[in-house]
Amino acid sequence: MKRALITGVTGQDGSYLAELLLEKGYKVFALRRRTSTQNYENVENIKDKLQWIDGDLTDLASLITAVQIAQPDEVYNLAAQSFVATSWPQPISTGQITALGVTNMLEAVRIVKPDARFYQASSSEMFGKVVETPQNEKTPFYPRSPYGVSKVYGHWITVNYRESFNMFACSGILFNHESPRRGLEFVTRKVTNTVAKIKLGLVDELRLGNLDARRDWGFAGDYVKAMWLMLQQNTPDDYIISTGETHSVEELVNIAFSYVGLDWRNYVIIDRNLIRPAEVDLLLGDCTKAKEKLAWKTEVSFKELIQMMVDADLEKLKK
Ligand code: NAP
Ligand code: G4F
Repeated sequence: MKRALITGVTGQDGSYLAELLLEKGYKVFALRRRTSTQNYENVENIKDKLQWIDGDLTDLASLITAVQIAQPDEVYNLAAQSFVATSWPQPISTGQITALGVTNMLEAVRIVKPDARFYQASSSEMFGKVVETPQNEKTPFYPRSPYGVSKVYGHWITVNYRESFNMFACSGILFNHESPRRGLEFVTRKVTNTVAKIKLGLVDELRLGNLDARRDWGFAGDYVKAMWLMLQQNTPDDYIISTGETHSVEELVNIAFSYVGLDWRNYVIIDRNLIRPAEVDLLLGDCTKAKEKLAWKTEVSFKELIQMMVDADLEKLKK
């Protein structure tokens, strides 16, 4: 039985990845941090099948203990302060978790179980003010937020541990991926949840920021398969994971409202407070390498994804 340690299990990706690894017969160890109220919403169905270990990405001692307990074959480092907008008002904690937290996790692996395979959750946000389109593994980074800067650090420290200590360390540069388990603050889920509320007569407006921003949005359930595939290869490497399509926030809004038979123009209000200090205008990934080397592909289209999220939000709210 293979053993995996996942950080960030209570988040969107961690929950899908844990399900995937349990299906594959892994013993799954899940790092959780102490919070005043525990939120297991994303992992309710598998909570009792996971081996929980208390720890925090900013506390190296707890990570060393976690690796000692789990003795993992594979480590998936998904934990992060992952909301870009919060990284401006909280740049230091974002750096401590999302940047230095990666070194803490790599150090714990290097000290306790250096032969474990390591996955780092890197991000298309590293491309920021993009210098070429589409973006591939060789595109230079130009981050636009404290979060993006932190992810660039996490990416390069992962590459550095691979090159310095010969560790099997991979960095997945994932473009935006969404699902019904997405946090309510991210734009897709904010839109689908509010559309469902409007449809049910619970609220009558949706306040948004920049409708022109474009993202390459895929389904999280497809993306965690790529994480696993990266760690099954003969050599460690870095991969872009994306759909190869880009859509604007306005298109997203239009699809969600149209799906429930409403015209978005009657409900959307532009709120200047939601415009970011520096924006990432356009993301579009070229995942040719992942398609060819990992035989990975997306299975859910953008429209299907948004409709799936609206359906899930309607169902949740009706309950
Ligand atoms: P998410 O839903 O925000 O989940 C983040 C997870 O990290 C949660 O389980 C959270 O625990 C945990 N966490 C935060 N701070 C921690 C700390 N100090 N110690 C231990 N755990 C901590 O994020 P996601 O969307 O699943 O994304 C997973 C990873 O991929 C993140 O690193 C994100 O930056 C990266 N990424 C995401 C996307 C995307 O589009 N989703 C794209 C590229 C990269 P709590 O439940 O206690 O808060
Ligand atoms: O959904 P978002 O908050 O995601 P963002 O900033 O692209 O970051 C996500 O994807 C990254 C990968 O590229 C991850 F690394 C990161 O962890 C996270 O998962 O915003 C998407 C776009 C932005 O351009 C934002 O300005 O939507 C625009 N937007 C417009 N109105 C809004 C809103 N975003 C949010 N969250 N809320 C709004 O009201």
